[in-house]
Amino acid sequence: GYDLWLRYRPLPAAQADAVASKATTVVRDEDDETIRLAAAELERGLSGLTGRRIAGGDLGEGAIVIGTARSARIAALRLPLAGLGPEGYLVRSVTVEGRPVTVIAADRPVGVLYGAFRLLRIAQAGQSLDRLAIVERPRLALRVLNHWDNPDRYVERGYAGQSLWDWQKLPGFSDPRYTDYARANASVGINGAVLNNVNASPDMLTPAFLTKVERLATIFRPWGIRVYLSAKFSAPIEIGGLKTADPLDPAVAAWWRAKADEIYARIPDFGGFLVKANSEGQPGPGDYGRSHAEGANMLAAALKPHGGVVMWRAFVYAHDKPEDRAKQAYSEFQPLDGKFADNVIVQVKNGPIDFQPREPFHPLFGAMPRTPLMMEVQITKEYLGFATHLAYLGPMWEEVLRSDTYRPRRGMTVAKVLAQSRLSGMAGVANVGTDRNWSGSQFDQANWYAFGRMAWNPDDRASDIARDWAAMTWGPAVADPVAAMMLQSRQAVVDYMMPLGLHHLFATGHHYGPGPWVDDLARPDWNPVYYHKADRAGIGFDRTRSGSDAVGQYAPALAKRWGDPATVPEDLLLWFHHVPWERRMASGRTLWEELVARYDRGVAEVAAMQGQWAALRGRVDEQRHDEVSQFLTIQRAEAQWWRDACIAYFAEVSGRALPAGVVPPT
Ligand code: GCW
Repeated sequence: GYDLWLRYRPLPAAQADAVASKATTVVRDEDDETIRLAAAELERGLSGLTGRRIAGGDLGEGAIVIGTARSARIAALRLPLAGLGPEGYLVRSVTVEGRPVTVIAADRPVGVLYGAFRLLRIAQAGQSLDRLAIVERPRLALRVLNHWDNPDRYVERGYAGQSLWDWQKLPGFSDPRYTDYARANASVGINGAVLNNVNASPDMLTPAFLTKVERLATIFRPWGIRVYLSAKFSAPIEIGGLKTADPLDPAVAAWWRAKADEIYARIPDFGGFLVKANSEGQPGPGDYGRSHAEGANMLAAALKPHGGVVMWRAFVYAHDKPEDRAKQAYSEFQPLDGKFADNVIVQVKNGPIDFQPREPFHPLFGAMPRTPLMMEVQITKEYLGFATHLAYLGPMWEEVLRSDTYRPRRGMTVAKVLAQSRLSGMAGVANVGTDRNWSGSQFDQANWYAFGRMAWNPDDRASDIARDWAAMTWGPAVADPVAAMMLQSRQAVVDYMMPLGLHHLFATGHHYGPGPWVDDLARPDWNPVYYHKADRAGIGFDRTRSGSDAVGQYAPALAKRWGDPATVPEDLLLWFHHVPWERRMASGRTLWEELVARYDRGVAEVAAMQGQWAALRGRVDEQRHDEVSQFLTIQRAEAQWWRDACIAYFAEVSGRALPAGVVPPT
């Protein structure tokens, strides 16, 4: 599993021959480091796929010619390179000096690298390299992994081993894995990495750590990746010796300016800061009676002369506020629209609670037209069964990205809100660590991959991405059945964990396994009973006008549709409504029967995946096949555990009889 989707194992003979005829040699005339990497990748990939030695050479029939307009050969083709932007590329079948060749060209070297990976993707899928006419540029500018990695290498919500960053051995030792990490990211267009946890240690900003960060930045740079750091808002006190971190105090602003200068002296292309402020106990401008905008703008001013950005998180909620947690981020941020400096981008989670298996899109999307917003998704599966459960997240992100915000008008999807922003981006909480397979499971690699693809093009289809990943990772011959399994997997998790709009039924703290009965935590908003509100009469969170009116934070057309139990999609029913157990559902069943049926369906879906996977035995290598089979066995048992626990609990609360087959937990 270490090779990820860049395995480059030999294709079947006919496909290998076809690829080889279009890839006789790799021609480059620029001596740029990134273009050298692109050439080396093509040689490595095409040699592996064809089983022949494909190397650098002279122009001949079937050559792959790569470069920017600084190459005389590329310039002579008069391609529209300037329109590709700093990261775009084109891949075209053309005739050069009378010979049919393929050209990979871009305005900047990193575009050439992205184009090389694109050509390889086509070859890996066993598709033809004939008559190529691809023009691509990323739709979002910041495509960033957020590592929740601590200086002691513990990864918060990480299920794939320790942090990749071996701080103790840095900067002296450059683990080759750093290069492999950067290469994998580049292959899917990821161009930034926030190296440390948003629950940030101030130590990361000390000179001792900055020399280490500088080393990583140097390794990542030729792959088009910038480093960013999570900044602890109170760092001026903790490592700066100041008495306050008040953003309006001139000494505080001066401290951050000096810190930014120090960082940029080492890392001229440093990306900027990510900040979690006044959330879950983190310090922030609110500690001094200042707004999020005042805090963000002070940091933005320090970064501005160097071209850096502040990614300021909107994930805020406080237990001492009576307001529904789902409403708090909107309440606090929406009034600040237009008040942020122009190098601030507000980072909003995909949904209003917290990376649940299914949430409606966050109401801030579309509601802050004068503020750039980026979307944060969680690649690591804190709430979807860690690394053991197979859940392909592409469909979840697609569902959010395609949601219509109706702001300012119909058709304005979340994807469009993101892409039309003057600073645009998507962040993914990384799922990688020191495990040999990087992600803790073979299939979780697909979520890393899909994140990159969707950040590049938020309109890309989850099904196409799954197919590409499956072809590259397991081989083109099994791509369809593997992708079919993946595509049903996230709905399966929703069904066996929390169907019909239920959310946050998780066991306390670790969030692995069911805990719908938990009602005794000190923070009421961490108790599952806060979210499902099940009682003898019914179940669900009334977020209509008669309840918290969270639905009122959406555009009127949506508020109307979602605010009525007759028109809200059943998948969101219990998110927005408290509904009687006897309510008739579309299926004709009562709500109670439907709930049980969904839990049953979830378990059955996992059993079906086991069957689909068993049918692939012998068609993929045994080692990875076995690992996936064992994980599916765990998932099957735990789907049953979720079903039994939740149904037994809800049966008791509602006073209903247990359906057949439920083993109540002891
Ligand atoms: O989902 C929650 C996690 C916390 C995390 C927080 C956040 C980094 O349980 O571990 O803290 O979200 O996104 O800030």
